[in-house]
Amino acid sequence: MIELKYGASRAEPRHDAAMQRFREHRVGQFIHWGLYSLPAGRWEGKDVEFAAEFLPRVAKIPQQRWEALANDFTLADFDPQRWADTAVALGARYMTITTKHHDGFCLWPSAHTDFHMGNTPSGRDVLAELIQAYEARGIDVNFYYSVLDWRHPDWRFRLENDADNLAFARYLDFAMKQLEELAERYPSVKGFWFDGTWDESVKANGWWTWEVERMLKARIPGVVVNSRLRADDLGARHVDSNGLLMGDYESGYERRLPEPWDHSVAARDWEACMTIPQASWGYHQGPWAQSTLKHPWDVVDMIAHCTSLGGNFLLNFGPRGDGSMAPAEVEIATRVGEWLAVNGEAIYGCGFAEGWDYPGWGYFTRSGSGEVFAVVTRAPASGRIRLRLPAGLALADVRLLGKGLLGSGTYPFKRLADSLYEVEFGGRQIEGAGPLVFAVETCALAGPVSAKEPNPDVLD
Ligand code: LM5
Repeated sequence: MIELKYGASRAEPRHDAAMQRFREHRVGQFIHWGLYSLPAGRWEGKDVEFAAEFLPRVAKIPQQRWEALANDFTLADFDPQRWADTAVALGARYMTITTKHHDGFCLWPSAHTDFHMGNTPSGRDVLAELIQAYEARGIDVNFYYSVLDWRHPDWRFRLENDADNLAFARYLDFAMKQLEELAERYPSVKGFWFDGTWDESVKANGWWTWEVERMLKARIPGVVVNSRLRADDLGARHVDSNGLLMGDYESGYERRLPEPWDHSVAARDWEACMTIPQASWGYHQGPWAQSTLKHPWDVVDMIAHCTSLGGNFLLNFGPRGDGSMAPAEVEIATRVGEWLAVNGEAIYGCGFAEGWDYPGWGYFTRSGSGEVFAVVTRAPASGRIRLRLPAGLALADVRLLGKGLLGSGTYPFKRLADSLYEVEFGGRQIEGAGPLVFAVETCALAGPVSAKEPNPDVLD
């Protein structure tokens, strides 16, 4: 054990009510909205084939011209209710919004800079409006905050001399003040999602990341903070030099998911975030992004994948510069949400199903009360799947959630060997219904007969 002042604050996951609530959400809505939403990946008539929020860097846009976009951020079509409607349609239980991205533009009227939404034509307090709209629908709101800041004169990527050290100390003070301000102005915020913490300058100031976590937790009881904020005394990120997770959940899965058979992931709380287009977080209008939008069933697959390993899935939306949601994203949210409305029993409040190996045709999840679900995201053309149960168990019942080709309710299965069964689901699923989900009920293989009679369709 290395002695650390700024390492992990605990060895085990949090078990308080606020953390339990976050853990059970499973599906969240990420929102990237800022000045980059206006050009939306196009500058001077040319599509820039890179993440839209990186446009000022990639297209080397002069600072003044970027800042002038604030005059066009009129919010002509911004209605927080419609954003919240989209979250409800998706079945999201929480939302995480960019309060400040790498370009330094702030969505709230910060006293510590002039570069904020309060100085745009509408002057609206969009964070307050969004919190009100989302919380009225029972959806928690979290704040994304980029520590990296391309605009602030005191930001440094590296600290090479005393002048850098002094400047960066001023920067950290500025960022701390902004975070204090966010906590004070919006005390119902449920969590913070930090980004842009990978540079040497931040890694050399692990104490500050520890101090931010402490400050937020002192001001907002129960607040949940991601691991990406944190660096320890030695500059180790996410996980400290003793191998313990810093912050409350692991947030390193960006546009990628853990391997579905890597059960070690389930030992920690974690969240993966994902774009709808292949690789842009801010709205990108060009075909480079719009021709790569994910299929709703691909999103469902990822949600089940994350749930099966005890993680949350944060699906990103890039509203447009006028404040409207992109229709294609609303459509995807709606399709995914329709599936969740039928099959959410296998997702919300569910997690890793100990003893159930990754089956290849999809995922197993388990509810808080111990019910096991088989989410069939890659249904075999044979119309059959094999269920390998944990040793010592027999199959008692297989019940389809919603409606499949063979109707709803109990499905036929046959025993192939001890704890190995085959379930007949009738071939490709009903058009438009998406992945099938079975609630799988088991009983002890030998010994006393279980409370439930074995399924009469067992053909052994
Ligand atoms: C690196 C290269 C191209 C795009 C993104 C990245 C690394 N990711 C980020 O800088 C930010 N994290 C995402 C959650 C999103 O905010 C992205 O801009």
